[in-house]
Amino acid sequence: MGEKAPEMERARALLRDAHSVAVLTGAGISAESGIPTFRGAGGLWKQFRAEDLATPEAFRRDPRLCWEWYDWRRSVLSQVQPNAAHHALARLQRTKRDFTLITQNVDGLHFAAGSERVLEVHGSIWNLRCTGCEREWTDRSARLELLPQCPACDKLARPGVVWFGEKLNPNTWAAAERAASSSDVFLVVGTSAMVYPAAGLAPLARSAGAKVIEVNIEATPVSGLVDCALTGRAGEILPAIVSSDQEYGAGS
Ligand code: BJW
Ligand code: ZN
Repeated sequence: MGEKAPEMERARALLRDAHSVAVLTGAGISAESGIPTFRGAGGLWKQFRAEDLATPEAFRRDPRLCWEWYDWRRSVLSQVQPNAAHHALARLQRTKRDFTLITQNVDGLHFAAGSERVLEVHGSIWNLRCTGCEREWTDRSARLELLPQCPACDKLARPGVVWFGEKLNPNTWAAAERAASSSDVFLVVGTSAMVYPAAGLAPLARSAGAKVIEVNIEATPVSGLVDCALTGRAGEILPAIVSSDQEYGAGS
């Protein structure tokens, strides 16, 4: 641990003593599962930028290209496993009665690690939504028959994710804001903190009095406001700062 030890110890103590914990995760937490991030070195998704494909305009312009990208990502995701960081957060949830996990990720890996009630603020890649009747359903198959249609009205289906320029689900977002502003400790992991409104959650938590801990391999726009910045891989740092010795059982 070297020079990082005091910061790690501080983060560990903050988490241990917190009554209410909220966590925000981004693509960096899934990087060690083998999933490329959106931005930064190696952050290319099959030569495309999220900004060019993750928009309603891109889908309208070329639904097949857009679906091929999402279908390719589904096939990659169907072969990966949650990593030590996802598992550490699932363990942390079991030590706190007041715990909220907010993720920008659409990959479903927090659920795969055993986390419960995850707020997927950008939706899920495993969901499809009808462009006609708005019906939404889950399909976990690794590859879809393109282009997918709505079983109810035969109209074109789209990925059940939130694209640039689209509103987040208001209930999910309200729950995320509530959790951030009522937390004692807000932990932000593996996000470049560049995409709003999710990027505003750490400042919101901070201004409401939370201690903010950041885990990232590099500095981000929120690094300046955090109480504890831990530089390194989520899969190494999270297991080290989450103690598993106080999980509460069914009877406690
Ligand atoms: C590691 C690591 C390891 C690597 N360990 N760390 C205010 C100002 C300016 C613009 C806006 C604003 N408010 C809203 C906007 C517009 C826009 C926006 O934010 N644009 C910015 C780019 C400037 N926001 C929106 O459009 C949002 N909607 C909205 O605001 O609606 C309002 C509205 C009101 C009324 C009517 C209509 C609308 C929607 C945003 C949706 C984002 N969607 C995507 C795609 C999801 C589907 C899909 O996956 O295809 O979400 S884009 C993409 O970015 C994805 C991610 O969730 C999101 C965030 O990325 P993330 O997770 O931070 O990943 P990276 O790659 O950026 O960073 C990875 C990090 O990990 C790095 O820091 C690494 O260092 C680190 N890392 N390995 C730890 N091992
Ligand atoms: Zn329909």
